[in-house]
Amino acid sequence: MTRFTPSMRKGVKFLALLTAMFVFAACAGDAELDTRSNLAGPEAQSIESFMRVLLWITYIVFAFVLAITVEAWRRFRIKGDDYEDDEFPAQIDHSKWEIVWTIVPALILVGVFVFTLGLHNQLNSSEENPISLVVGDGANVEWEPEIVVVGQQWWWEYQYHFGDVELTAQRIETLPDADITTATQMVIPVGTEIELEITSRDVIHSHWIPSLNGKRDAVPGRQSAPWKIQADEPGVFFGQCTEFCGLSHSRMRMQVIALPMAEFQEWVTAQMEGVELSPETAAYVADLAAGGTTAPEGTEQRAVDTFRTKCASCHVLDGVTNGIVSRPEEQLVSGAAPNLTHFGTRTTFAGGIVNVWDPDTGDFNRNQLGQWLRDPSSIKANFTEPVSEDDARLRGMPNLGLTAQEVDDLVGLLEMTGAPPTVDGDSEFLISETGVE
Ligand code: HEC
Ligand SMILES: [Cu+2]
Repeated sequence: MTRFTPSMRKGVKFLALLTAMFVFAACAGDAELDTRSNLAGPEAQSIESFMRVLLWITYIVFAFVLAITVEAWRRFRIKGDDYEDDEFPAQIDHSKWEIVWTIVPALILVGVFVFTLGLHNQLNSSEENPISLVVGDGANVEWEPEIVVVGQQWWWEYQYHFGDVELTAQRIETLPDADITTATQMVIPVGTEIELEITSRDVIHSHWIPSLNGKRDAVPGRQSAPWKIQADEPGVFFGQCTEFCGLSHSRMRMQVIALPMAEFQEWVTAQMEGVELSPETAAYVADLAAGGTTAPEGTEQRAVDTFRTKCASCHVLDGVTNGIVSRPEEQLVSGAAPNLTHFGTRTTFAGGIVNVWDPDTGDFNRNQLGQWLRDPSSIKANFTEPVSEDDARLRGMPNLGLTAQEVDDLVGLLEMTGAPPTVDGDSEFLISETGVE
């Protein structure tokens, strides 16, 4: 009888643990990015139904092949080891069987192919389904729900265009300014098919919200064929960039927030306005925008002044950066930085890895925002060295060497940019469901 040595026993234990690890890793039912549960829309559900049929086909083929292997072994095995080579005659006279085992797998593959084509067609088609929205000064528009999705190192931008703009054929560089621009957070109305126009400003990324649909690459200079998502219930659905795109690829997350139609309308209304400043500061901004040189008075105006001189070259903040044309393309490889006008209405920043609102207290997360402004690379790796000798542009948010006072002022200014969206009048759910570790 064989006896196990201690090292063999260790080896067996290790293998058992490794197997258990893989088995249980596949079982995390509440994982944010689980592709087979948490399905929240028709597209993700069709992919799942297709997967189920495909898996059953593979189970049956696997069981069948295993069965005939075992049967062949049972029937033709030779006991002992005294055998002659001629006991293994060449198998050349089974052409009927050969035809069968060529045609049957081919038929299975053709079947899978036809179903795959059908599913692809379904996922890539879109329906006209305009919804009525009030935008701007009470103007009513019929909005064909379409959102431009722009990947860049290392965050996602979402643009909403309510005017009569042909999005599909246009490159991102040629699109007019959007009516609403957000970062990291896409807000959609519940039960409505939303068409996504996915593209990139720098390298290839891939947009993926597993609860709502499969992946779609974001390729610079191109817009995807319509790709769509639909959420059947209000909620938060997480996603992650799934095409390796450089240093902070793993920190390029995003979320979709699905709101009931009335709350979506409220969100739209709020997003169309600039930041609300005190009347004195608003007058101060108007003066600066007209070329005035008044000195700032008080904290709020000092913050506005700092933002206009140190941040406005990359970031837009409507109501504060008035009269300044941001030129991020001169400093950033991607040519864009997040629009900060409604920073406070989001639940996460820096590619979904930091909370804007403290999930325990519900307070504005001054600490980590301050840290981000003092030293962004302590929160998220970025690449601040120039691209090459003759290209000085950067990737990510640079360290601007701000003073403690400037950081404090700017945090205060960003805190004025809004409150998080609510579901059924409650924002607690949203600010605790951010997926930030
Ligand atoms: C050289 C361009 C540049 C300048 C100047 C700059 N930023 Fe940024 N900022 C970025 C980029 C790029 C990001 C996105 C980084 C990421 O998530 O990887 C960013 C991200 C941010 C974010 C997080 C936004 C979000 O939704 O994820 C805040 C807040 C921010 N910057 C504030 C500021 C402030 C305040 C200043 C001025 C003191 C400033 N930035 C100056 C490029 C810049
Ligand atoms: Cu990416």
